Amino acid sequence: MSDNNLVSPNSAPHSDVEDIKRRSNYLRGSLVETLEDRITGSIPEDDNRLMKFHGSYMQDDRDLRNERHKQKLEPAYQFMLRVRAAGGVVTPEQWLMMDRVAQKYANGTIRLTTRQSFQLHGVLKWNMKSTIQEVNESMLSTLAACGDVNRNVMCNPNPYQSEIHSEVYEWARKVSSHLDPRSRAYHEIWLDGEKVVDSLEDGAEQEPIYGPVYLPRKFKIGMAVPPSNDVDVYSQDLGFIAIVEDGKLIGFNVSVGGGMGMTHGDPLTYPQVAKVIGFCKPEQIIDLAEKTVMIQRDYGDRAVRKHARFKYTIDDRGIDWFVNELSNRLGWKLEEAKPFHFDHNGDRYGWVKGSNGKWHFTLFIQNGRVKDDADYLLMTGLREIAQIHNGDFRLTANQNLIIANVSSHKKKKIEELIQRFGLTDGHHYSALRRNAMACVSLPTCGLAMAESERYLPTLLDKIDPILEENGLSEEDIVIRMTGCPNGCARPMLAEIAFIGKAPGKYNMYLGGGFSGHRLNKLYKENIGETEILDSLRQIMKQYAQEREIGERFGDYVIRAGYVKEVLDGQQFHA
Ligand code: SRM
Ligand code: SF4
Repeated sequence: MSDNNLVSPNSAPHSDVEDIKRRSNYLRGSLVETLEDRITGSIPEDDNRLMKFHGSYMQDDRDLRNERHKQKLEPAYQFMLRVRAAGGVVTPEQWLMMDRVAQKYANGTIRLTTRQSFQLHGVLKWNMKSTIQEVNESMLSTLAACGDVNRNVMCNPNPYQSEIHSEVYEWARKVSSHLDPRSRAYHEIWLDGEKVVDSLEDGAEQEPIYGPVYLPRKFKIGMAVPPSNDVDVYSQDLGFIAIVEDGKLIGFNVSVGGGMGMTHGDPLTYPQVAKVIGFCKPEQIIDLAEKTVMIQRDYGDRAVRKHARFKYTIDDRGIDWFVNELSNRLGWKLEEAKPFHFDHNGDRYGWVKGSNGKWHFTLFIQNGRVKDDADYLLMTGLREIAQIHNGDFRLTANQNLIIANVSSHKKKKIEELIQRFGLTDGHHYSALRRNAMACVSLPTCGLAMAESERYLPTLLDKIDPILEENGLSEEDIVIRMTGCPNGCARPMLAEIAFIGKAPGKYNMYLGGGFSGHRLNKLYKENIGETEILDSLRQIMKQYAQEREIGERFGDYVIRAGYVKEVLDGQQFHA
């Protein structure tokens, strides 16, 4: 650990991004001018850094990159826009708005993300303002969907335990809005809000939680309702685990220091599972979230962005240091953590009746991509449902969608539409596919090293017969793929994971915990499809023959000696 990690941000060396933030006058930069520049479809790098705080990344279509380069054209610049909704809950009107803007301004698809947000791809610079305005008119926002701030607050979306869920969800919304940036830049730039002349120099505009340079890195919060760990609470910088006694929410266990991202070949970077540090009452969580964010603001590494996540702040200084610092800032201490139990981190598909008497249908959405194909009109089907639905929609942390709070008299009509469009709860797929996630990756993600969303379904087509041969088609096994080691589909927590290394090549990991509690471990490096299938053929056969009753695949591969158990991220590369 370098000394730089232990000094306050004001005296430590800064990365270039810190300087960009500091100069930006609370996220304004020169965005107004560069968005108006009609000569190029791009914006300069400094503004692109700031654009993230406004919920967008500049990208180019990587499928077209070489051809455009040959033709001496500038890359096909376009923008990804992320729209966040705490806990992934949106109204039918908001769904219809997303559908409309996707057709009008983006590539005609909607991407449901692993953090219960929406993403649009392919928005051109000239259309960004209209898109963001329409999103805001429907009371959703792109502010802080990306950038060095608190991101979309995740929350278990399954309303079957209706009262507990809605209470936890309300807390998620409160935490989320409390941690929103307060800068008026977003309103000025996108919504033609009145220009606030106050600048950094006169200090009249303040970010009371973040300050003028915001956080050293992104920050993530998730709220789980046991027994479901669908939000993968151990992957979050800050997690809240609902504790229910006698049918009442009595508070939350608090977990800190999780995160997935790493760099291939750099052992100083690693995924980490969060540690549970205690229990607090519901009304204490806003204060606790605020103080935790401020500790990371003050002690996170601002020199090396790869080392700037909260997990490193905690691992470098120790969990006791953090708990002590937190208690000092709060002026109160956490109680001892309460017992809880997770039994899965996936979604429960199909119809379920909630304790409020309303119905909820969890729809399987392959890798979160909502679009119309010739033989599957998913987007049209959901549009027709949204037009008659008077409950809500819930984006799950597994990239699926719940048509939620359907009244008994609407259920028949919605069921008819589900049937007419053949919308699936995934029952005719293998359990492996129902438990699969893949990140976006190519062609839009600038960091992708290999395919993911476009490839995992094909790979699963080839794994399915292996499962069938071994009688494992209905065995729930969590499989995840990403195009690079940033971990956007939280692959390091999966029982089987493929992390992109180069085109067509993946590192294969095994041994994550079925309920998202344990990291996996590298099994084979830089392998292609043939070797992936050969490996799985052998392991699945043995698993089918040798597993003990109820033994999960991730537990089996450790017992059988394929990989070592990883109990702490610092052993991930060991
Ligand atoms: Fe992610 C960067 C997509 C969830 C860790 N992520 C990116 C970017 C923006 C690429 C970039 O920086 O240029 C990707 C955009 C691709 C595209 O074309 O759309 C991207 N991340 C996604 C989404 C859409 C994946 C998905 O398939 O759903 C998820 C959007 C979440 C949201 O709605 O807010 C997404 N990203 C995650 C998660 C999972 C989570 O948060 O639960 C992680 C791992 C958890 C964590 O943060 O530790 C994750 N994304 C990263 C990282 C690595 C961060 C790190 O600590 O090193 C990057 C790269 C970075 O930040 O430098 C990244
Ligand atoms: Fe892109 Fe890598 Fe995230 Fe996949 S994991 S979306 S390839 S940054």
